[in-house]
Amino acid sequence: MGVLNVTPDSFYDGGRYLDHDLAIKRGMEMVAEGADIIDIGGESSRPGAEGVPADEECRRILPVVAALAGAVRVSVDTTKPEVARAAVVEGATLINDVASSLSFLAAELGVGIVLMHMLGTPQTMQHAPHYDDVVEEVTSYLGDAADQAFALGVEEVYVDPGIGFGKRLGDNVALLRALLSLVDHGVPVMVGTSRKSFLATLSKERGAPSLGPEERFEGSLATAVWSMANGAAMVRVHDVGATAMAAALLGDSSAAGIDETRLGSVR
Ligand code: HH2
Repeated sequence: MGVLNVTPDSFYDGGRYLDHDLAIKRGMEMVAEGADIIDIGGESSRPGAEGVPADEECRRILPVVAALAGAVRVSVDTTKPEVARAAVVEGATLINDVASSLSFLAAELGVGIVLMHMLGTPQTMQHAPHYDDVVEEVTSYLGDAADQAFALGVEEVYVDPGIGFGKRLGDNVALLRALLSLVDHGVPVMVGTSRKSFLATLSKERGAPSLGPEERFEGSLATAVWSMANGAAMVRVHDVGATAMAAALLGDSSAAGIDETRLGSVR
């Protein structure tokens, strides 16, 4: 899944694709690089981000959704039902729901949904987040959300541990390390680590300088590969070309003669 933010303030690509033509061009570029889905967002969910009214979010994304939906599967990254509905009318077939509150709408519209775990809201989520057992709490939250979605009649559901959404460095790392246990629940898992600040915190804790979003490529690719090797069905990334190549290598591991049982022991 390639990330396309039509916003002025997203933490990595903010301001680059506010112009609709540039956004469409970037979407097509990611398709050429190997993206299966383009995730289009018109409101940043970075910590402390200001909310955007629905009409402005629609103005930002709908022409881009309509243009790209003819060429690739489009997902809409929103928490607002009116925005998700309008995007589906324009051709989106997946709702990327970081607040896990739109299953009713996915059921009504007959589209898929990504259900993500977040502690609080983007405005509050990094104010001293705390878990007794982050893996257990996130896993059971996502299990309940997926059960609810299936009960409402949604046929295609992904769950996402919400890396960086109300989590400290240790929480993010614990969730990535335990990914297989989430995967084992049987609902396809999506992971988004791309360019996120925990990669900078990690390198700083190890004595290296803190890295800006531009300097987080290696960590993004490493964590995407880790996620795919640990069973993630989908990764949400800005760097599509490199990640698609890694996905192809992992996907072809049996064809390449790599012993799957040894891959298991590496896990
Ligand atoms: N992360 C971001 C946004 N949406 N959706 C899912 N399902 N999982 C994620 O990890 C996720 C997400 C944040 O990244 P980005 O879109 O690049 O930035 P911003 O929220 O600042 O627009």
